[in-house]
Amino acid sequence: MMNMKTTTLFLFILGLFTACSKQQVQYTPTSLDVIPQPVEALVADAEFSICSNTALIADAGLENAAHSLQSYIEAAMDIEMAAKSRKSVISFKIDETMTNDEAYRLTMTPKMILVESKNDCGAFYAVQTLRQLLPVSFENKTYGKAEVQIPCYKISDHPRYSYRGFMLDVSRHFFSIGEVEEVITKLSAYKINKLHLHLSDDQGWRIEIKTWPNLTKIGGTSSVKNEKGGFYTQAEYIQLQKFALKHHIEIIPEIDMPGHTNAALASYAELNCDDKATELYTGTKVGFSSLCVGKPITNQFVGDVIGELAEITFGKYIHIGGDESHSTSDKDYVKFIDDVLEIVKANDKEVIGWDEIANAHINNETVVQFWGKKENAALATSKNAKVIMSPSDRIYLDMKYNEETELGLNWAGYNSIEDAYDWTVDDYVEGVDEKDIFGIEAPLWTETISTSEQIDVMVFPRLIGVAELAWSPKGSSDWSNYQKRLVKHGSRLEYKDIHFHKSSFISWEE
Ligand code: TNX
Repeated sequence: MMNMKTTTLFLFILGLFTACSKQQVQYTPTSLDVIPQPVEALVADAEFSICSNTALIADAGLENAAHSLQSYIEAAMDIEMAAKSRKSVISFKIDETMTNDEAYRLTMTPKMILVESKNDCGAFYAVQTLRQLLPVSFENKTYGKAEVQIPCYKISDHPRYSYRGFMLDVSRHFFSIGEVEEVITKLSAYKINKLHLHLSDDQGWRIEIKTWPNLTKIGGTSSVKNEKGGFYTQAEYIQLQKFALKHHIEIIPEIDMPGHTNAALASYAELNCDDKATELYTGTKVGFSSLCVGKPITNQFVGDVIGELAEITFGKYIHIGGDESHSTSDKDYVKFIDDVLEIVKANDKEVIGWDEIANAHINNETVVQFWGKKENAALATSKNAKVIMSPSDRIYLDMKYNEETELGLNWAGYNSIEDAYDWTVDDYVEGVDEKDIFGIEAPLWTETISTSEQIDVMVFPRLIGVAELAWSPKGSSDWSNYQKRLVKHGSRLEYKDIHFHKSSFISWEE
C-alpha cells in the first residue's frame, strides 16, 4: 500500500514524465495551405490549444507583432488572454543570430508556440502565417468558442526577394487616406512590403508641395471624368507612412516626369515651353504632355518637388516615373532623366524609374521597373542596375481577367489568375537573371477604378499569387498546387470581406 506521501510523489513523477514525453514532439514534413507558401514546414501528431489560460509574452521590441496576434485572438474568441501560464504560452523571442530581418521561426509544442525572429518585422510575418493556421471565422471575429486547437507545426521562413510590391495609381482617381489604409492592411497579410503610390499624372497631382501650392490647388482637383479628385497634405502623407510602417510596408512615392505631367502644366503656365497653362485633363490618353526640358524653371521645379518629397519620405527610394514620354525628344529625355538622377542623389535618396530610364546614364544604384520593353530591362542590367519585375502581360492588375470582366483595360491582353501566377520570374526577360532581380511589383492603374470594392476585385486574388512568387523559394511555384490552396483560401477572403474576383475557372470551396 502506498501512503499519501508516496502517492503524491508517484503522481508527481508520473506528471513530470508525461509532461516531458509530450515535449518530445516528433515532426515530419508537411505542406501547408498558407499563402505565400513558407520555406519549410513540419508537423507533429500533437496540438496546441488556445484558451483564456493561454499567456502571451514578448521580448522588448516584439510588442507590436505580439499585440496584433493577441487582439486577433481575443476579438475572435471573445476572451482575455492570461499574463502568465506554465502550461500554455505563446512566446515571442528575439533571435539575434538570424541574418534576415524578415525571417521567422515558429516552433509549436502542446505547451508552447515559440515565435523567433530578429525583430518585429519577422515576428509580424510569423503572425500573418499563424493567422492562416487558425479558423477562417477568426477573420471576422465570429469564431465565438472559448478554445481552439492548432496542430503543432514547425515552420522556418524567409523571403526570396526583399522587394515585394503593389502599386496604386491615386492620380487617375484619388483614394483617401482611409481607403489606402484599408489596402495596406489587406496587402500586409500576404507579406507584401512595398506600396508604390503613383502620386502625379496628367489627370491629377496628389501630394502637397508647399513651394508650388497650385499643384494641389489646381492640379489636385481633377481626375478621370472628374469623378474623384483630391490630394494628401504632407502631414497626412507622414501619418499614412506611419500606418504603413506598423504593417512593415514602406511607401514609395512616384512623381512621374517628364511626361504624364499635364496636372502640373495646368497648374503653372511657366512650366510650359510657350508659357501658357494647359487645360486640366480628365480623359485617359497617354503620351501627350511633357515638362519643358532645358528651361531653367523646370529644373528648379523638379528640385523643389524632389526636395520636399525627400524631406517627408521615410524610405530611401523615390520613383521618378519616366514612362511613355512620347512628347519629349530622345535627346531631351536622356538629358532630363540624367538631371533628375543627380537631383535625387543630392537629396540622399535612390532612384526607381520605369524601364525607359535605362536609356539615360543610370548605374548600379538605380532600380529599373520593367513593365513593357524587354530590351530596356536588358539594357538596365547591362548597366548593372537592378530590376523590379512588373510585366504588364502578367501582373498588370488593371488588365481585365478575361473578355467578360467589366472593369479594366486590355491593351496588354487579359491577365487571368493563372497568368499572374504561372510565370518564371528569373526566366522572363533574356538578360535579367535572378542576381539582377530586386523584386516583383504588381501595379493597379486606375483609369477605370474609383472605389475600394473595385480595387478589391482587380487586386484579389491575383496579387496573392504575385505575393507568393515574391516570397516563396525559387523553383517552388506550382500552379496546380497553388490553385488547390487558393480554392481553400477563397473562404478566408470572404470572411475578410474582400470583394475578390470569383473566377468561374476555379471551383471555389463553399
Ligand atoms: C501604361 S505602364 C502606363 C500608365 C497607364 C497604364 C494603363 C506605365 C508605366 N504607364 O500610364 O495607366 O498603361 O494600363
